[in-house]
Amino acid sequence: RNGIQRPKGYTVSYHANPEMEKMHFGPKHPMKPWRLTLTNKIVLAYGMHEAMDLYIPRAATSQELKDFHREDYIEFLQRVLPTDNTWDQESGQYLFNTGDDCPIFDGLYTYCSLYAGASLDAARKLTNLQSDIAINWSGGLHHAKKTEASGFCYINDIVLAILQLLLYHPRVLYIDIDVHHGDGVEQAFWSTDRVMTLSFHKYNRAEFFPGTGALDDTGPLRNDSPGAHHSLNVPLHDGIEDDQYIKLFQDIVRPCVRTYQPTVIVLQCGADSLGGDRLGCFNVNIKAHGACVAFIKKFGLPMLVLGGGGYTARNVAKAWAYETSLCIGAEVHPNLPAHTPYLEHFGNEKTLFPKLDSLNRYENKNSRVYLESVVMGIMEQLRYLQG
Ligand code: ZLS
Ligand code: CA
Ligand code: ZN
Repeated sequence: RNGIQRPKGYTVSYHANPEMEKMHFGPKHPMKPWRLTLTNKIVLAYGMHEAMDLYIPRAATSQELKDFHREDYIEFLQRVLPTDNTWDQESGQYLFNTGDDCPIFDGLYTYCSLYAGASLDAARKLTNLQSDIAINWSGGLHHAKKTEASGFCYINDIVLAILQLLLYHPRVLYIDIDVHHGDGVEQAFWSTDRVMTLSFHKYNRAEFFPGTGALDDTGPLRNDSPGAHHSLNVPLHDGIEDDQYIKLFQDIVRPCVRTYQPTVIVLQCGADSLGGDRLGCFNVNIKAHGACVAFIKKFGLPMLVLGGGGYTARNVAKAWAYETSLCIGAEVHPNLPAHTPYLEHFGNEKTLFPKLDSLNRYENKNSRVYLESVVMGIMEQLRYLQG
């Protein structure tokens, strides 16, 4: 109907379980699973489903979650109720770092096992060669740790998916364009040289969550550990602009791929790096965010595409729908189809590419010289890998 055709020569799979979209973190919480409904509505309205294999993945089993997470933490998530008192007298803290950022809401365990199940399903479609690009917009929850929740993340679906990929792939490159540092994924693979992690993020140790991810931040590692120089960080200041972001992304990713020679790429597409995000502080537009996805795709490697943050729901949905179109290589009309459900939620902006209005702009604190020094810093670390 919209003239959207299957891509020639490769297969794209789309993994989405509508059950998790109904979940609520609580009235004031910025994380809204409902943004996934909005995303899927746009994807379907354009007819993009014609071009992909669609899967409604099953929930991950507790056994699968324990491939990364500690048993007592999973059992806690399984049995805890919103009415339970989770304050621990002994430590003076909430159990497993639950609390305001990571509340215990109704259906929490279902929510966790569904988004993790979708990432595992997507990873398996890549490893059994049924798919070349696998998409799970409900995943990408990069802060979760082995034994605790963190920053709206409970289960680290990315770590689980990468563990799955490592059964078949010698080297996995993980790239994270969420405005926050991908600390959980970085930490999980600190000690191995089979995963390279690369996160672009706003960095301010004292003021911006999670406070890690400086250029020279490589964890508690000794220089002779196999994982040394395999966690790369691109710390940025407020207000980075489209051209700068795209150039920086390409200037860093290109040498990473050339040096590391990954056999698969995992891309976390957190949409809180967009301008106008409720929590973010960059001036990146949807086209520039998408340019990162398009650039990765050009390497022609198998690719796992995940969501992540993103707190202005209408922009999240537009960005991820646009990025879906890039994955299938379809040209979509910039105006949202007139029959898109919930069109009223998009305000006056019935276009995929709303202009970032001047009220929402952050002053750009990233000088050309600063960004050049970041690229140099990354190149220096890559030199250690060429030996
Ligand atoms: O990367 O900054 C923090 C930690 C605090 C401040 C907030 N309070 C509640 C806890 C202590 C230092 N947390 C961040 C987490 C950001 C996670 C990003 C996830 C991801 O995008 C991947 C999905 C944070 N920023 C903003 C909030 N928390 C926040 C804002 C508003 C609220 C409402 C609900 C809860 C309490 C009031 C909350 C958190
Ligand atoms: Ca990031
Ligand atoms: Zn984020």
